[in-house]
Amino acid sequence: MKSSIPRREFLKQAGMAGVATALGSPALSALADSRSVTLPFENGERDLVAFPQKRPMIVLTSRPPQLETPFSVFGEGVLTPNDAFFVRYHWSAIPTSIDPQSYRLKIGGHVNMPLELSLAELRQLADPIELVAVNQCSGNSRGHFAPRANGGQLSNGAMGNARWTGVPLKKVLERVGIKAGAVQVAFNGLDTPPAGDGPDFVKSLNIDHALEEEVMLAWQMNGEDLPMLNGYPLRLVVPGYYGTYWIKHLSDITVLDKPFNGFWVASAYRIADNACACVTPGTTPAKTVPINRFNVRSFITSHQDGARLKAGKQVVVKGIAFDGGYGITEVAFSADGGKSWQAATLGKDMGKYSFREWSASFKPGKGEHTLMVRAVNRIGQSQPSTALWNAAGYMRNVVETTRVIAA
Ligand SMILES: Nc1nc2c(c(=O)[nH]1)N[C@H]1C(S)=C(S)[C@@H](COP(=O)(O)O)O[C@H]1N2
Ligand SMILES: [Mo]
Repeated sequence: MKSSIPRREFLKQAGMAGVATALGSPALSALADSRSVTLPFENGERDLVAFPQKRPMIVLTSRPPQLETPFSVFGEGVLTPNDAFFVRYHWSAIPTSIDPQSYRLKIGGHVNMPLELSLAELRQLADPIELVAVNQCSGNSRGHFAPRANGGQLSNGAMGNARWTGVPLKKVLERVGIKAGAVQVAFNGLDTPPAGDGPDFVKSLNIDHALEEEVMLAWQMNGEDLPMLNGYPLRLVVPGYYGTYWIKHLSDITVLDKPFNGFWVASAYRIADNACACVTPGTTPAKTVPINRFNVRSFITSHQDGARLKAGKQVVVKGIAFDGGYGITEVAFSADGGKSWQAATLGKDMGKYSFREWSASFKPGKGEHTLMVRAVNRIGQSQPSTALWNAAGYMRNVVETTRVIAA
C-alpha cells in the first residue's frame, strides 16, 4: 500500500504555500501575482497555489485549505484528476499524516457487535465496487449570487467527477448487525474543531439511505489512494448527494436509535422545504430540511467567457451535465442567448451519477454570441433561467451563459 505524505514534507509544502500567499516579500508577492486569477464577481481575486499532491488551485482559504478547481480543468476530460480535485474543510485541525497500518475505522452505537476494522480488514470485507460519481459542494457557484449570499465566495469549481473504489457501507453495517429501532447513522472524520467548543464536523444519513447499495466507503479515486486532502485513507461516498455528507478521513460510524441532532445537520446545511429550495431575499423559509440531492446542472467547458472564434467557420462546443442520480437524458444548446435551442449530442454514459459529456455545433457570424446550455434529467427536472436564491447560497443551478466573439 502506498504510504501517506511524510508529515515533515507536508508541513514544509503547506508552509511554503502559506508563505507564497503572505504579503510582504516582494519576490514572493510577485510570484503570487503571476499565479492568480480573478473570478467574475466582486472581490474575486484569488491566488493559485499548489498544496501537497495538488497542482496550483484557486485558494479560498489556506487554513484550512479550501481549494477550487480552475474551470479549464473540466475541459480536459470527463474525470477530474486527483491533483486538481477541489478541497473543502470546515476546521483547520486536519490530519497531515495518517499511518495506514495503525488506522482503524470504528463502528458502534445501536449495533450487536461494535467493531474496529483496519484498512486491510475493510478491503477483505467484500468485493470492491467502483462507481463514477460527482462530488459537489452545496455552495458551489455561491459567489455568483446577487444579492450576495454569505459563505465562501466560490465560482463553479467546487465540484469534481471521479471513479471511486471501495466497499458498500451496507456490508460494514451488516457485519456489525444493526439492532431493531435504528433510524440513522452518523459519520465522523479525524479532523477536529479548535480547542474550545466548536461543533465537530459530524453528518448523518437515514438508515434506509445508509443501506443503499451505492453508498460506499472509498479508499481510491481514479485508481489511486485518496489524496490526503480528499480524505485519505477512507471517505464516505454518497452518490447524488451534496459533498457535505462525503465525510473524509472517516474514523467513526455510529448507528443511532434517535435522529442525530448535531450542529452540522440540525442547524447548518439546511434548505427551504419547498420545490425550489429558495426564498425571496430578505425572508426566511417557514420550514427547512437537510440539504440532499443535487439539482440539474450543465456547463460549457470547451470555451471560456470572452473566447475568440473565427466567423463563418463551424465550431464545436462541448460541455458537461449532471444531476442527483436520475441521469441526464437531454441537453439543449443555444447560440443566440436562449431565443432558439438545438439538441446537443450526448457523450458516453458513465453512469447516472457521473458528468455526462455533450457537444453541439454552430456557425458564428461576425460579432458577439451568447451561448447557453440547459439539461433535463430522467424525471423531467431542468434548470431555471433566473437563479433560485437562498441565504446560504446553496444549490445554484441557473442556466449558464458563455459569451464568445467571432471575427
Ligand atoms: N472530515 C471532513 N469531511 C468532510 C468535510 C470536512 O470538513 N471534514 N467537508 C465536507 C464538505 S462540505 C464537502 S463539499 C466535501 C468536499 O470533499 P473534497 O474536499 O474531497 O472535495 O467534503 C465533506 N467531507
Ligand atoms: Mo461542502
